[in-house]
Amino acid sequence: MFVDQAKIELVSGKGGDGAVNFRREKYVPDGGPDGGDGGRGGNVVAVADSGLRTLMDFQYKKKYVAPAGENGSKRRRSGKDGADLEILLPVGTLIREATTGGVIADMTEHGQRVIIARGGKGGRGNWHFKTPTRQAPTFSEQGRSGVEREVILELKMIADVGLIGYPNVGKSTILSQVTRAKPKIANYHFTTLTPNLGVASPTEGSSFVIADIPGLIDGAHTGIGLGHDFLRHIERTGIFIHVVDVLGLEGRDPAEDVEKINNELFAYSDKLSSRLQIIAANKIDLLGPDADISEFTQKMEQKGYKVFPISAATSNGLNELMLYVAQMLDEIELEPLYTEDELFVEPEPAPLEWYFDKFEDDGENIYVVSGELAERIVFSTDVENDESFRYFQKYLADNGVFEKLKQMGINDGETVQVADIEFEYYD
Ligand SMILES: Nc1nc2c(ncn2[C@@H]2O[C@H](COP(=O)(O)OP(=O)(O)OP(=O)(O)O)[C@@H](O)[C@H]2O)c(=O)[nH]1
Ligand SMILES: [Mg+2]
Repeated sequence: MFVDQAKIELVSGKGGDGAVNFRREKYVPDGGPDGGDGGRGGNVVAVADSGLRTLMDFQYKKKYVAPAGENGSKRRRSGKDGADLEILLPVGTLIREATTGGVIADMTEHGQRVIIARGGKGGRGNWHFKTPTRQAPTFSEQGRSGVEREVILELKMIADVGLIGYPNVGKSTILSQVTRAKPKIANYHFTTLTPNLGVASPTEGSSFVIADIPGLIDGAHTGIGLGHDFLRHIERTGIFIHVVDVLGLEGRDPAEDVEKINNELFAYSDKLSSRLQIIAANKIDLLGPDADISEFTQKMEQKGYKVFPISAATSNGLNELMLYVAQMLDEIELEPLYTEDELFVEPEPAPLEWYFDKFEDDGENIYVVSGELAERIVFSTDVENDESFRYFQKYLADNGVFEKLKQMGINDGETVQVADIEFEYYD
């Protein structure tokens, strides 16, 4: 089964809890606090793997939770970080945030790794809370919870060249002749139900990937037929080989075919309208001795298309076509798949948050403010210097820290500890 879309939920691991412990050694009567820190929770990491072809696995399993970090233990021993949870994805998978649709990452290369959800921070053990006035803190921090992210996976295959056209015009036959791929070929519509890839190498040293997608029909962009579901797989291709049955064996006019298919492509996405198209006028082996395709050829050339008369059945003309494609691939520059502002939603939201905890120690409340922001302001504060300390207080006020402490029920005279700085609260 070929599955190219999925919506899954990723949850990074919870941080381990900090430990509460006191040193107990034979000849040390009153050992100090030595509870270690909890380890960080496991990250959820997307990994591109060229061995995978579909997103089928995600049909069944929708929720992925990374392991928690280990709790801290005695003797200041830190808990182990949670292991990364790797989500293996086929190369070409786009990861979008489900809520905004923004692109988080485009997994275009085998082995590429992107952290999608960062594990929660481990809690600090009780030895961090020892101060001159509090020799034996009986509390520690809990680990922070992990992050939950709902993401949409969208596989857009990586190919240089896309074969497009009506059903039954010979697209799969071309693929089977110029690559080692063995797509199903038959004389009816929609023989090809899912995309096929093959590698062509018309000259030594040149090679490119060709994608064959199900045939397109009128109204494809509104969901008629199969083609529309698969257009995403030619979004990355720089060149389209537009295949027509030049004899009009099924009663259609090949020039009209080209126009109709192009209308479908452009209705699907504007971006496809600027792609280079090369016309493969197929099935010329069936042309009678007096047949003349110059009218078709001229029409196409007037529109700026180069036309290659070919027979996929006999291989006639295929080599010239492939050499031209190789040459053009060298010359064209491909537009990016997504716009600048669509790219990138932060792959790993930076935890620039304030964390608040309320602990009870010896019947007394202690309010602990922590996190990256708390550490930064404390780092730049000199508590011995009045001006510096006033700046520190103002910074906390401006950032809503006191407001939050009030909500937590702080009373005058109770202790606040911001990272390493401790002071008494007065409204
Ligand atoms: N005589 C002749 N028959 C061809 C040629 N190319 C393809 N055919 C036949 O046309 C029919 C359709 O070929 P496919 O390659 O399956 O066509 P397709 O475009 O992939 O069709 P869908 O997958 O249904 O979209 C088959 O019976 C092929 O053998 C050709 O150059 N000459
Ligand atoms: Mg086919």
